[in-house]
Amino acid sequence: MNDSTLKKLIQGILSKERRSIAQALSIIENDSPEAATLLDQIGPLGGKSKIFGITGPPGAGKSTLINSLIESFVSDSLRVAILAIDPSSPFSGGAILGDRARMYSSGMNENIFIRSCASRGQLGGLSPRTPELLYILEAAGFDIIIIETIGVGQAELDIMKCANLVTLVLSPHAGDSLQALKAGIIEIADIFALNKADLPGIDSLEKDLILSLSLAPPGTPTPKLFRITATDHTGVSELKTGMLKQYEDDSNNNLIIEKKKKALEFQFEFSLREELTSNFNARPSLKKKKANLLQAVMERKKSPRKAAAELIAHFFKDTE
Ligand SMILES: Nc1nc2c(ncn2[C@@H]2O[C@H](COP(=O)(O)OP(=O)(O)O)[C@@H](O)[C@H]2O)c(=O)[nH]1
Ligand SMILES: [Mg+2]
Repeated sequence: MNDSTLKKLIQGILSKERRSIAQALSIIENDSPEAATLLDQIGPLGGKSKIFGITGPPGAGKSTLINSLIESFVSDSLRVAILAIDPSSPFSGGAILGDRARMYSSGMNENIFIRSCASRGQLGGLSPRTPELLYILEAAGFDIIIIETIGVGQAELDIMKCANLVTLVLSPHAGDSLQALKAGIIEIADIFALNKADLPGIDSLEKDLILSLSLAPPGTPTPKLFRITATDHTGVSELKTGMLKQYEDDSNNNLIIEKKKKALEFQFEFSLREELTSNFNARPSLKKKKANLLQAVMERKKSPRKAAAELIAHFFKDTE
């Protein structure tokens, strides 16, 4: 891609053209050569979107809720982007809500943009591309960006570090208990959405949750709880108001600015590790050295720590 094509693409993103936004996201996902320049040039345009993370166990009703939230946000004349980080999500999978979501995303409504992607990179950790997709969506000036992830793996939890406000969706369906949740997920939630309030188990779910929240260290802010039935929109409008109110309060306390800075710090540290690893793996001379050191470790001639330190020292000497 030459300079003028890239310039046009950026212009397209600025003009909120769906096709340009989609193309930019693909450039990132495919890690095309122009990705770094693109990110660099659009950076100053971003930083203004409200980024809402929605997480929770599979089947809790996240996609159903998001669908309901989309309608509500759009009727407030807000532009909304959804990054569904779960390829099995109905948004992409063509299940229950797929048709409706596709209708929105295919241009029936210019204010809705839906993209789904995988959360995991080759090594199973967070895909380095995911935060960068968010970076593009911010530059495209969406008022609201919703990230949907299942709250079961570390990679899925990590991406929530890029959100400004996290809503944890729980529901009382069989086999689901608070104990089964990924450690740390309760702690990152700002708001709890207790979904499927039409089902009998909702009272005991709420009781369990209140009990486990009461075990938090003193001084921890008490997150708000909302009972909702996402399938018929009951309580969703109150939840939405609660999310916006919390965002506003956090903005007034400078918390949002801090969170946005933290998110960028996280992305920077993350990219740094990625950059180091790929740089490292791209050097044949290091491969041989690594194999030799591994051999020494296996024969217990060197400790794993010493071997790692030697290899890293070698890497940096090589780099100078
Ligand atoms: N009874 C009931 N079922 C719901 C509710 N919300 C979602 N569901 C159902 O729960 C299932 C999983 O919903 P989905 O949104 O795909 O969950 P996700 O995996 O968290 O995204 C679907 O069959 C939904 O129709 C609700 O409020 N009440
Ligand atoms: Mg889903």
